[in-house]
Amino acid sequence: MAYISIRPPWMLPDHAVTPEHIHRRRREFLRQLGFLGSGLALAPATLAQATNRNAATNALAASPQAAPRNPAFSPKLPLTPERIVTNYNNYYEFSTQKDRVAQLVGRFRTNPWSVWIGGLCAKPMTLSFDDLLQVAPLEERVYRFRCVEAWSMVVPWTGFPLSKLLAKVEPTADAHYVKFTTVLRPDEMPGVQRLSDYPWPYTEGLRMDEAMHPLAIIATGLFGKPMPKQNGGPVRLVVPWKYGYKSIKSIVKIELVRDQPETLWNTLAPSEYPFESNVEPNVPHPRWSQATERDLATGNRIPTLPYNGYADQVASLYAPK
Ligand SMILES: Nc1nc2c(c(=O)[nH]1)N[C@H]1C(S)=C(S)[C@@H](COP(=O)(O)O)O[C@H]1N2
Ligand SMILES: [Mo]
Repeated sequence: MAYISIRPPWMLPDHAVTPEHIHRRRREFLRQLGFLGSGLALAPATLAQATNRNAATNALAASPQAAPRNPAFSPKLPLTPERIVTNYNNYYEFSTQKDRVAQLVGRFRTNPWSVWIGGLCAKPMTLSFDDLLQVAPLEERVYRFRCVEAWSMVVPWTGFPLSKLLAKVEPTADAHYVKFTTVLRPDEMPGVQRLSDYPWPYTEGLRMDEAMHPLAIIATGLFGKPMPKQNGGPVRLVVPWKYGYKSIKSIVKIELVRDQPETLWNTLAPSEYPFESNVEPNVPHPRWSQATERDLATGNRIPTLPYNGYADQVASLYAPK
């Protein structure tokens, strides 16, 4: 007989916590309206993807990114094993199952790549991936990373401050927010087709002062190598004091805007995924506590820190004026 583990109440089924239930709710709604068929038609395509494993974890064929570690931004914490970081992923364009994402990225092309940066600025530009690597010296930073689903890890990213990139385009005085957009290629992203009622492409945003904070980075590498596709290769955002969904993957567009931009998660469920999304242990998610988190390296439950441990650096951004 199969062993059935009874999970303690704090142990959330990570993959189901968030969007599954929203997805289900939306599907039920659409089905009632007669918009959805049986859903069985999706199965063959999904199986075909599953066999496409060889190329799956291939990273971008670019120069290795072994950059010097910046100790000022790298607390001395044990790293989460690379095997876990690269095989336990939230990337809904591919799958809602964390352990499936790395197996489904094989068809996703990340070379060539370019990023458009424009909107309210004096010098809009399109940068190739190689141009991006020249924006500022690459450095390694060891950051805590905390998902809204209450799990966390410690990760060595390679990248450079987002502020350096924004400075290049010379934002105008009315640029109050930055909007980020992920590439949308349904043919290469099986999850997009499955979640066809989501407001794709994936979008996120920051206030201008948050975007200019030195902790916010554009990341092009992980564990000294090019960013794996499942982790958001070739280029993603990392904002370590906010919940993980703010750290948008595979960016193709960065737009300076006047008003707070719409984002995918905030559009789907505003009460569960506020725009600001700072890590705040005292503010529970509507469906679970945020006081503790499951450390992916050990499986242990550990306390969640205000601003994910970065309060000294970022709390002033949120002080009453
Ligand atoms: N485009 C895109 N970016 C995304 C996501 C996604 O589904 N699509 N998931 C977010 C969430 S919820 C988390 S926790 C992190 C996960 O990053 P990782 O897989 O590198 O750990 O990516 C974020 N960025
Ligand atoms: Mo997340």
